Amino acid sequence: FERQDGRSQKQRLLVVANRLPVSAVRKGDDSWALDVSVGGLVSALLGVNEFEANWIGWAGVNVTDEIGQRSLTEALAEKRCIPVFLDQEIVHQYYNGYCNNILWPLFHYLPLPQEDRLATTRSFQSQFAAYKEANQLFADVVNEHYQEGDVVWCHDYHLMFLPKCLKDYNSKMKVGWFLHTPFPSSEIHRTLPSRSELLRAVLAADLVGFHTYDYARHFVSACTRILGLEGTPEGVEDQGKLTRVAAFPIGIDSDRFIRALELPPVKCRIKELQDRFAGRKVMLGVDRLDMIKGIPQKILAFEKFLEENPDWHDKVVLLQIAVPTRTDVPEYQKLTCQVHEIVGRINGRFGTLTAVPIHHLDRSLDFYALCALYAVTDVALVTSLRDGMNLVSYEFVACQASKKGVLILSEFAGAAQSLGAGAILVNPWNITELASSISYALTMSAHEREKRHHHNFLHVTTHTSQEWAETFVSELNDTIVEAQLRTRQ
Ligand code: ADQ
Repeated sequence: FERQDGRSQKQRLLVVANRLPVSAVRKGDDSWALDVSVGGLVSALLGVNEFEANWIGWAGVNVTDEIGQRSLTEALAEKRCIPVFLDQEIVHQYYNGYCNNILWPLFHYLPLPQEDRLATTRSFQSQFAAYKEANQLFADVVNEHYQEGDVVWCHDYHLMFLPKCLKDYNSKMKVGWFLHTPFPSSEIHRTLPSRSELLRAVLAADLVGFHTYDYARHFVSACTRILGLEGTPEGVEDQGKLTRVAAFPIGIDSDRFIRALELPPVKCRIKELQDRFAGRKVMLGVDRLDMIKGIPQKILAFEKFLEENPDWHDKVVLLQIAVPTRTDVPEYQKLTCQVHEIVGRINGRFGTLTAVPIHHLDRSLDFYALCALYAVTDVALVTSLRDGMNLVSYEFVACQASKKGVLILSEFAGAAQSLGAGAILVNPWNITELASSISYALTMSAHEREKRHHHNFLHVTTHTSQEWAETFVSELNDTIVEAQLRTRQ
């Protein structure tokens, strides 16, 4: 992009996601403490130098007064963040309701229990209305800050209505939408009362992206079967307008993890962990405490492994780090109790006065602690029942250059398609198979571990988050150019 004075100028990227990468806590009438959270998406875009990224999203706080809104907007501007203000009722209906109670479970093939489903159906209309209203509020803010030539990149299931709202404002806006969860089989999607409206809203985008080819295929099938549109190798066509649909598998900023292992505080933690678990193999699970992550299945398989292999009782430990999420939702509270109960039972059965087989932590770890844990692990367990990609499996591989540990990976995680040749793939619903995989992983020869690790390490260090973001945005730019050429022909 050339400016009039001849100097090159970076293309502006408006990244629109439900949550900003910053959490805000109010300290006074007009003062705010901002805490930057580096999640997958933030680190993906941190390393991208080709664009000037600006964020638009909800700051996670309810601010109703004008002074507060103005001062928060100013504070966030320093971090290139623009807030969308949502009131409590909208958040309740849109975020807790439609996003987390309906779309999240459905996209992961998890039906809600029947009694909840009935209650949900009654409030479905109002939640969907709030969803559309919230998406419109996001669109208003995007429209206010949009400049000609910007690329608008919408993220995730929270904002499926956004592409339509944006195109209604300005049909020339370059709009891409990317889904971080799986897109389910069209047979699942068709159970959603608002199925057609949502598909049509997404199709307003110029480019629609998914982690895997399968999810993209499910989306195209849903459009052909539910809307009766034509699916082509490029995407979905409606009355001459093509929406490009493709797979863009996300990666991580692998260098950030590899560099961290050389830092003194991380080395120090690695040494502490090695001393603490000397003489025992370390198995690791790192998940948000969510139904989709298959945490009970993982722990039950570990119990079965201990039952069948008494020789291993004091020679292996499972460290399960589970960050609580959506703690106000009853389903998540039930899951926490269930996990605690199983862990307690197993530690009671197989623990001794000096050691327990499972260390379960209900919290998040800081980046250095996480890197150290990944580095000392012999076997990582990712047992998601469904998962868009799963970045934990990538992070583990990036930190294993010296140890060359084994990754046990659910075949239902998107990552199975990229790390499948190096990992041991499992069906997490089959506890017996999972228990034998643990046994196999713990006794695998050094040669086989090395071969498997090499395959995965190569993938993780070459398919990075930066590459993912750059590919998506350049594909979006190309899509627009091609569409312009087509209309001129
Ligand atoms: P998530 O469901 O959050 O992401 P995942 O891809 O594994 O799942 O990313 C989780 C991130 O949180 C990782 O970076 C991990 O390090 C961190 N994390 C998890 N537990 C932690 C803990 N206890 N302490 C500290 N950090 C922890 C969604 C989709 C995924 C998809 C990503 C990105 O559900 O399928 O891979 O978005 O698209």
